[in-house]
Amino acid sequence: MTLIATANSNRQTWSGLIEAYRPYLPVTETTPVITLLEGNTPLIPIPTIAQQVGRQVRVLVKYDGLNPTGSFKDRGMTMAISKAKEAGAQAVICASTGNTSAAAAAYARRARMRAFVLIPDGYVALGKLAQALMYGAEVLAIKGNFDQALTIVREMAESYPVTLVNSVNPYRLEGQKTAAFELVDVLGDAPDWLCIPVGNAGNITAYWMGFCQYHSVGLCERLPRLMGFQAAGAAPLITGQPVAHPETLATAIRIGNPANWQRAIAVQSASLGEFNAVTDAEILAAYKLLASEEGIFCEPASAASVAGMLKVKEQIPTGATVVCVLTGNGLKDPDTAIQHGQHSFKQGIEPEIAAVAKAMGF
Ligand code: AN7
Repeated sequence: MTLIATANSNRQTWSGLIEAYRPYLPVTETTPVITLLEGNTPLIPIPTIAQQVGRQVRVLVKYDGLNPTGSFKDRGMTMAISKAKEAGAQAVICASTGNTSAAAAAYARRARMRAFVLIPDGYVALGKLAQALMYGAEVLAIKGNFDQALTIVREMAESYPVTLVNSVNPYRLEGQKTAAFELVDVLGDAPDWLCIPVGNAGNITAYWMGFCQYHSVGLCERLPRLMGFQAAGAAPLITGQPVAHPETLATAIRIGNPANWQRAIAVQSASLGEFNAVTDAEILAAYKLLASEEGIFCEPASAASVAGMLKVKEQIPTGATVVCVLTGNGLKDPDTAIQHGQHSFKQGIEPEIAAVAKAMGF
């Protein structure tokens, strides 16, 4: 009993990323902190996948799918909603491929604000829609894609009393940059490479902000190369043109005209990084590999980081440390999982030992 009490009292408590990184964030003592204790997510080695790279390359995943609403969006939303609350906002609005809407809804409702979310009808993964509805968002499904929804909410925030919480809201990126801080805090320095899925390019911009800020105060020596990956059917940063009709099964990154396009290009050149496209088949292969070989279930868009890393693995320097960002939890998108994970799913078995043993191959 005594031992347990001691262990518990010694345990470090995590108070959310605003408290953890307060000196690096634009908050004051009077900012109301709206938090669900997001951040502090695990950095997990993926040794089996690293073997495919070889050459003593160390590969880890930053599993941001373990945030309170299951994606990295919580990092940005704790900041955006806290600042909106501080400014007296009573309602927020966003366009979303799903995860932003879930996070906006949860944090807005916790702050006693209304949350309006515009989603592309029929293209939001089931878990994300379930979340937005349960958290009490006012969900508006439009007969159009994400890019059209974003255009609408940007204009609405200018003429109606609603605060925009897409990643064009600067506080979103301020919150999201803390993921870079966490990487350095754990690794002791920045990784050599950061591989990351790219949709609106908010997250890649935020990581770069975080690394540069830590670098400027001497907390890391290295700055990583930022390697961004888009789905081949929604790859405007690779083709150099907006995509009018983006298509990919990774619906989170089904985005044809990234809101942070110019920033993304600036990050690419400053970090000596690259943008590359990965096909849906490559995304699915990485998605399955992570789950079946490493025990890590992420959503399809997140697997684009690992798919991309494997695609350009020949470029990784020997002995390098590579971090792949897993932006969202696999439970967000049960339909894709069930559709593509059926290879060993035997149904209709009689409830008898003999039948089960036979089905098991004994
Ligand atoms: C799992 O929720 O844009 O490049 O509306 O959900 O910062 O846009 C989601 C994006 C990667 C891309 N991985 O990040 C939205 C939305 C997952 C995502 C991205 C998203 P950005």
